[in-house]
Amino acid sequence: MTTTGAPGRSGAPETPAPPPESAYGFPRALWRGLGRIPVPPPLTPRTWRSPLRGPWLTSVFGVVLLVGLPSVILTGLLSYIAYGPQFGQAIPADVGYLRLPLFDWPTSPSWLYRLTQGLHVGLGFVLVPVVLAKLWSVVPKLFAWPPVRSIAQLLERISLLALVGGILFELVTGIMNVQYDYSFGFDFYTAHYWGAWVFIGGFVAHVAIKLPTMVRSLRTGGPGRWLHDTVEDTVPEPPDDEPGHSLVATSPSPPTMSRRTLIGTVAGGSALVGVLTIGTTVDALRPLALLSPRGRSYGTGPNDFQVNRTAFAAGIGPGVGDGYALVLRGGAGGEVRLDRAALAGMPQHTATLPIACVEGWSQMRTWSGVRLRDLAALAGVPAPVNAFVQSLERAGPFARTTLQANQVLDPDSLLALRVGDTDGGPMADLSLDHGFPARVIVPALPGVHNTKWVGAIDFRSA
Ligand SMILES: Nc1nc2c(c(=O)[nH]1)N[C@H]1C(S)=C(S)[C@@H](COP(=O)(O)O)O[C@H]1N2
Ligand SMILES: [Mo]
Repeated sequence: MTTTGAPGRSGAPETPAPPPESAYGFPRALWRGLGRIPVPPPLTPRTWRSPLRGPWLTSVFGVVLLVGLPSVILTGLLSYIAYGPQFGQAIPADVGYLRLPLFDWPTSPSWLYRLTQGLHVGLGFVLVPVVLAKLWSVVPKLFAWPPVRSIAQLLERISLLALVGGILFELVTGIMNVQYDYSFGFDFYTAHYWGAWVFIGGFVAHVAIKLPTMVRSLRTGGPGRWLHDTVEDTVPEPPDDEPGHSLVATSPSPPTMSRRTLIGTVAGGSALVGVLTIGTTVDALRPLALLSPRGRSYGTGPNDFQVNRTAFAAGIGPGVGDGYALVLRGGAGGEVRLDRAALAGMPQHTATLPIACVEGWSQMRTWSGVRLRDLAALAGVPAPVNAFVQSLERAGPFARTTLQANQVLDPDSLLALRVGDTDGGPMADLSLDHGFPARVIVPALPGVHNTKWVGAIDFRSA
């Protein structure tokens, strides 16, 4: 192995030739003048010496992101819709002309939100190594000098700002939210929503501009072209057609690893993150969920599963059951009050349903309690247009929720009193942390709207 450059590139000039006139657009004098300014590293192309960089390598990471990121985007937007923007309870509430086409979030299949949100968070995590690898592969372009050579390129680079800034912002805020770290000081949901649109704009522009390059790079010689090289026969890709803005090193160092090793390392990183994350969605693999910020014990027996907001944090004391009476409103006959014994005396229904949090974790449980539609009928509103649920919790942001008609009327939608494991074992009263005396459980509803410590339900008719 030589130290003067990789085999096959030994003739590469130490200082790259100035780009030809034709490389500059209007106003030519400006861009060319910029290019003549002597610049220090990292702006000189010679700073970037890895012989692995090139359009093929970037395209390999690119194609993975092209397949993966649209799923993250789509499931994220679906989560916004699942929150019920029609009731003003999605955050941000007012999104102006970026209003999504709304539809009533279904209650079937009951694992719908568990799947979409598990994918959103899980895939977001798994793609982090690929995003970082792709950024590494294109970093010389970030520092290319002159920064632009035409107005078209200026626009392209602005779209890159949205793309790179957007994805980094979304990944960092998303991960911090899952870790309960709000040190950024602004509202997570609002920022993550607007950040998503900045990113989507950059992503769409980038795909439109780069898709042909990606396809061409992967086609030449077949997608596996550079995969079979050992370290010894790893040479730089042929220079691409963007003088000065090339991904291929102008003075490459000798290779220290093959492309196969690099891609394998990134894939291994993603696989490891995936293994450490999957347990937050798949119950049987829960012990693997080492990245979860939450401890893994929350109660005893059937009540031993994740708690997002404890009774203590919500200001709910152990005496909450004393003198408890659920208030039902909406009917012409006025309020109906039911203490817990009255609730337990009504027909009980059992359903096995997940709690699926927006933060990606979910867990199956068997719940029993009173059907929401039975409560609606009892209140005198058998066909409500929606229902407003209020917790006994005073101040929390999730102390209230509005449920759609289909969510009230689904036969598995419950005001749950008891909970059990999914193995058919004994059931127990809800613990204080899980919402005693009674909580909402609705199939496919985002976790956040399964209100705990329910104090009142208002069934609204048109
Ligand atoms: N009153 C009230 N209900 C609430 C919350 C809350 O903060 N207050 N948190 C919600 C969220 S974000 C989730 S994910 C689920 C979690 O339910 P669990 O703590 O029983 O697992 O409860 C929901 N119900
Ligand atoms: Mo949640």
